[in-house]
Amino acid sequence: MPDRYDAVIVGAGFSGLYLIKRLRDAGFSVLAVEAAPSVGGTWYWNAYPGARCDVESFDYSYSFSKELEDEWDWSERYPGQPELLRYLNHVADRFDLRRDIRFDTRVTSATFDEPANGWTVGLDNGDTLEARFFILAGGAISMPNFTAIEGRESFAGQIYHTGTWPHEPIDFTGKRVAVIGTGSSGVQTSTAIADKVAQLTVFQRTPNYTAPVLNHPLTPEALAEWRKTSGERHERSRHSRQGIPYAFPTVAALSVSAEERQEAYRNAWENSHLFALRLTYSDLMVDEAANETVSEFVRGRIRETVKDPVTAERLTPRSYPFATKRPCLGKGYYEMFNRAHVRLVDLRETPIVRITPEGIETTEGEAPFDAIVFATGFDALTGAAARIAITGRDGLTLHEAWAGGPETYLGLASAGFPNLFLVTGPGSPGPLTAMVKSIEQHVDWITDCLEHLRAQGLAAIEAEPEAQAKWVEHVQQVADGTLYPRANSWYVGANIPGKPRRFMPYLGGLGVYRAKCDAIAAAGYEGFVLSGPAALPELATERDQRGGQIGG
Ligand code: N01
Repeated sequence: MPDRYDAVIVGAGFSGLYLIKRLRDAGFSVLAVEAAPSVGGTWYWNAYPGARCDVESFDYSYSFSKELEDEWDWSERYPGQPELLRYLNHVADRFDLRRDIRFDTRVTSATFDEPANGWTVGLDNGDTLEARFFILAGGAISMPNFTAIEGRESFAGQIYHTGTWPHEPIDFTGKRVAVIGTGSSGVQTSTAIADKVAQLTVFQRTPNYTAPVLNHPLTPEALAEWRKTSGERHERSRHSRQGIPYAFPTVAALSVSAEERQEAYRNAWENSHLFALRLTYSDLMVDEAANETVSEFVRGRIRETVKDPVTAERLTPRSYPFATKRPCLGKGYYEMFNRAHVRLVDLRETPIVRITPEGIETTEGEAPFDAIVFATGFDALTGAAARIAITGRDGLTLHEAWAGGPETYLGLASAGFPNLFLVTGPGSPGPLTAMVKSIEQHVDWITDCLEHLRAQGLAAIEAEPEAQAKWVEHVQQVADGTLYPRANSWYVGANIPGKPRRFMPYLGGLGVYRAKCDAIAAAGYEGFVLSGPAALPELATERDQRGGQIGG
C-alpha cells in the first residue's frame, strides 16, 4: 500500500519547510521529499566558497514567527551560506519538521488520478505515495546547468558545479583553478578563492554589472532595533515591489541634472544593497536612455578600478541594459583582476573548444588546470519541475503543456494539472523579489486555499485555461513595458540551449501580486474550477480506518 497524505511537497528548503509548518498546523498530513540528506534547499546545495545571500538578513528570514525572530541572532548584514543553513536547520528542529521529511530521496514522477482526485507520486527508490495535493517547492533556481562542453569527462583534475558543491572542505591552496561563468555564483566563488589559489582564470561569456558588497557584523543594538521595528518592516516588504522595505522612487533619472544623478548613483554604490542602484530613479528599468545613465555609471567604476584597459573593456557590460540580467554584488571583484595571478579569458573573443585531460582548450590554445569550477547557472524556473515526469488530466504531460514556454495561472497552478501547486513558479514575482517574502505569500495562499476546499467539502481545484491565458498575456505585457526582456538572461531562459524564450517572472511587483491573489481568493477562487465533492469522504473513511494517519 502506498503511503497517503493530504499533500506531498517536493523540497525541504525555505518553501518546503514553511509549507510543512503551515499545512501541518492547519491539520493536513504532509510529507516533503528532499533529495539532499538534510534541509536547506538552495542553501544546502550551494555550499561553494563565498556563497552568501545578497539580500539583507533581516529581509531574508521568515517573518511568520516572532519567537523565531527573537531567538535567532543574525551575525552579519548579508547572511553567508553556512549561517543560512544553520538557520534552516534550527527552524526544522524548533518546529519539529524533520519527522515529515523523507531525505535522500527524489520525486521522479507524479500522475494525476482523475477518479480519486489525487496524485500518485513515484520516488527514485521505487516507492509510491498518494496525495490529494502535489506541491512543487523544489526551488526556482535549483536545477544546475552543467553546460555541455566537449571533453568534460576526460578532465583528470577536480570538477565542480557551484550548485552541487560538496560538503567536505575543498582546498584550492596553491592550485591552478578555472572558473567558468561570471554571474552571482561565479563572482562570489572567484573572489573567495583568489587569495588561496596559485592561478585563477575566469572564463567570461557575458560581462556582468557587479556592485561592491558592503557587509558588516550586526551589533546587538542593530538586532534590538530590528526586533523592535520588524513587524512594520515586514509589512512594508510584503506590499513592496521587491519584497524589501525600501520605497520605490518617484523621480525620473532624466528629470534631474547629470551631477545629481552621479551623486545618487555614488551613494547607492557606496551604501550598496542589491536593489540600491535600481531604486535611485523610477524610470531606470523602463527607459533605455535613463538606464544608460546608470549603466554608464557602473562602466565608469570598472574603468576606474581595473588597471589594464584591455581587461577593463572586456569586463565592461555593453550588450544589455543594467539589471536586465540580475546584477551581482561582489567583494573586490573588479580589483581582483589587477592581481598578477588572476586572468580573464573573454569567451566572445576566444571560445572554449573543449576540455582536455589537462585543462581547457580555447581558440587561443590550451591552458592547464588542477580544478574547474562550473559557475554556469541553472535551468531556472522550469528546471526543477521538468526533471519530474508530471502527468495531469487526460494524460497531458507538463512537458507537452509547457512545450512553448511555461503556462501558469498566477505562477501557482497550471491548467490540466488539478491539485498541483507551484511555489515561486514561472509567472510569479518570486525570482525578482527577496525570495522569502514571496515564499511566505505563496505558502499562505496555498494553505488558505486548501482550508477553503476542506471547509467547502471540495476535492479539486484547477486553473481555468482562459484565466491562465490571460495571466500569461498579462505577465508578458508587463514585461514588454520594461527593458527586462532585452537581455539574454535566465529570466527568459536564454541560458539554456533550446529553451523557449519567454520572460517568466511577473514584474508587477509582490504587493500588486499579493492583492490580486487575495482578491481572486475572496471572489471564490476566480479563474479556478473547484469541484469533486464525491471524493473527499472516501479519503476521510480511509483516514478513519487507519487511525487518523491521514490528516484533515
Ligand atoms: O548563474 P547565472 P548563477 N560557456 O546564470 C555563464 C541567484 N544567486 O549561478 O551570461 C560559458 O547568473 C553565463 O554566461 P552568459 C541569483 O538570482 C544568488 O551565477 O549566459 N559560460 C553566466 O556568466 C542569480 O542570478 C546569489 O553569457 C557559460 C554564468 O555562466 C542566480 O542565482 C548567489 C555557459 C551563469 O550565471 C543564478 O546565478 C548565487 C557556457 N556554456 C546565485 N553557460 C546571491 O544571493 C553559462 N555560462 C548572492
